[in-house]
Amino acid sequence: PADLGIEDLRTHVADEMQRTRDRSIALTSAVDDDELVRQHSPLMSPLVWDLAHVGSQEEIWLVRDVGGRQAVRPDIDDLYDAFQHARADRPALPLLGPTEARNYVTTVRDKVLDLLDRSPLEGRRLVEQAFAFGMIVQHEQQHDETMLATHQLRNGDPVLDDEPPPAAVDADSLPDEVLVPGGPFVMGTSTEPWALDNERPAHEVHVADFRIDTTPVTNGQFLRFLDSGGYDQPRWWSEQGWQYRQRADLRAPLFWKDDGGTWLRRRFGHVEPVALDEPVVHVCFYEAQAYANWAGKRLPTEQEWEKAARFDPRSGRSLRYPWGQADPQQGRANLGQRHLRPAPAGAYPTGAAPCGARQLIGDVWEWTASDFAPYPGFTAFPYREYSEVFFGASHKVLRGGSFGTDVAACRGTFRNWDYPIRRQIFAGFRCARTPDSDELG
Ligand code: AVJ
Ligand code: FE
Repeated sequence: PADLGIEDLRTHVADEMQRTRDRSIALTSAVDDDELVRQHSPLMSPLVWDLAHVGSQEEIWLVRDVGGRQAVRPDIDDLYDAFQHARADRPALPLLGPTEARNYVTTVRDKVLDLLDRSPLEGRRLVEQAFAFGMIVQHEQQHDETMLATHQLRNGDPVLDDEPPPAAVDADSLPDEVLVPGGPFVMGTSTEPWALDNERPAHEVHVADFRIDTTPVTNGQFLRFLDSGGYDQPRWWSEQGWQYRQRADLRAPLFWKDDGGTWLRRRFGHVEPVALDEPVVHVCFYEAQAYANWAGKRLPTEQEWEKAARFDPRSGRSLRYPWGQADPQQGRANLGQRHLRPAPAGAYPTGAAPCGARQLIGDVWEWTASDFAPYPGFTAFPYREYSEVFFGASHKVLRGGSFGTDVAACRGTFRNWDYPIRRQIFAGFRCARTPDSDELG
């Protein structure tokens, strides 16, 4: 969007808002009103909360802040402030009902479209204003992914449609790992128009030689860890990880079920065998870390992950995406809920990074070894609560997006974060290691 003229920018923003709203409406119309207001897991809000919350944020940032217009529902700000009420407590609040919530988000959206038409969107504030619209689109898409995770937690018959992901045609000929030679690269961005505060600014980082898995770790690989007793051997786990493994009685990825010797999984209302060639998903950071230790590897740092995903040794520059500068198109990455599962490991050859690694964007979020921390020169924008209050050792960074992440909320620089115990998100991982000195020529 950086190089669009004003009219094209308006159209682009309006289209993205509409496309995003279609997704929110589809996710909240797929179940009946009773299921909309119900809590499917204490980890999640009722779907009707997410719906009104995206409207509330849109009202606060666009109607009031950018537009300077009168508040629509100032009385409900507190109900939909994520910092006021924990997810587990949200069903007990006097929330807008399904019809009220739908009417509310429509009223807000009409005002925003009117604003977009009339707003001068020019001069010094153009970039800032365009960012505010982009931030709201991404915010809604992030909640759409959260609602998709709620759908996965819900019990009941399937209600969402999808199509099968592409096969991994040349998977057998891929190396297990690729080498990323040491040296500096530019991490983060100062130019990506919709990049959030935590992705900024661009800065040079030195990364030593490392090897990284060509694809995310598969169910088949993870099963070898599991079958070798990995869940019962504290030596593979960090101290905190083992404590959590004991407390939560972890034995397999979330949604797996041992059916007398074969593993089945529950997926959006279907029950199916665990596919060995598919990236493992619904593991927490501690499970990823234990697997990596068992495999004689480690998780990549966030710096390593981003260098593998973006660094182009031919130009010495960092790309927007592994495949280059173009926005994700179908065929390059599994994004946007087109498929309700990751594609088999090795799929999307045209989405490969210069180093040869595949599926860095899409399929599964990838746990990294890194705590969520500000880049040098970070400035909170537009509010401290977006990222800054989450910096510190309690959140781990995840990279790359999942099959449930929309294109608008996914870039080579995009940073997600969560508690290391979380398993309901669409998270898997890949491993890295520091090469032995005799491996390097
Ligand atoms: C970036 C996915 C961790 O869902 O908590 C949504 C995004 N921020 N509303 C989250 C977000 C405010 C955030 N994550
Ligand atoms: Fe939110």
